[in-house]
Amino acid sequence: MNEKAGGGGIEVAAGVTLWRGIIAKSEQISLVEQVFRLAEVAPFYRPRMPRSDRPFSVEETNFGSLGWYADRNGYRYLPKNPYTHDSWPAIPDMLLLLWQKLASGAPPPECCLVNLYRGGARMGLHQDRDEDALDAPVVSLSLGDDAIFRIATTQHRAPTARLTLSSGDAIVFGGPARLAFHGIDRLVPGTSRIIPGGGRVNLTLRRVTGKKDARPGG
Ligand code: MD3
Ligand code: FE
Repeated sequence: MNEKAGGGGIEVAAGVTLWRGIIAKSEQISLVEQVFRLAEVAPFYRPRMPRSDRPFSVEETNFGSLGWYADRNGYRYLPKNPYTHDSWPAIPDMLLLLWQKLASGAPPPECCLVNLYRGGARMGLHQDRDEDALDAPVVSLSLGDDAIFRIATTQHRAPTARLTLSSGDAIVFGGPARLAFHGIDRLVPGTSRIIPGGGRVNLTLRRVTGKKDARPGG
């Protein structure tokens, strides 16, 4: 693990920078409040695997101009919430500021995917590749219980690093790590008390549209 010049971030693998405790506890609590308030407008749902139609163990919702959605017809980005038919709520300012700080000049995020982990929820090894903007990094913020995170390379699923992500930690994936396989093995229950009902919330910020199809205001 190398300390990255500029202070704060630690480069844990090529293209992967970890920022421990990037937001204070009071900001974490305020963000959790905002997430659950916005989830009254855009409630959590359980995505399903394409083809197999198996439900995810993680519940999800989205903020931003595009929401990531999965059902038996595939993975895609949707400008409207398929349950309410409304636009997704706006991305909270605190997260836009975090993106500005960590995404090194990339255009603003279009999607904030909200993952809610309770109990034994996990996320299998996968790549994030439904975006056209693969030149922009992905910025992810953890809130609530610790999670055992696993990252591999773009070619191989064998893990190159296992990390515990704690509440207030941000992790940035760019360049050679942008298409790396990654997943959440499990939570460490009871390590935080900031999520109502317990568990973990992960907020993943992504730029979706590439230069060719970016629309004004998007
Ligand atoms: C590595 N979420 O929503 S965040 C996801 O904690 C996702 O809920 C996990 O993977 C979670 O797609 C892991 C860390 C993360 C997010 C995006 C990545 C790691 C990544 C994109 C490329 C490489
Ligand atoms: Fe992912």
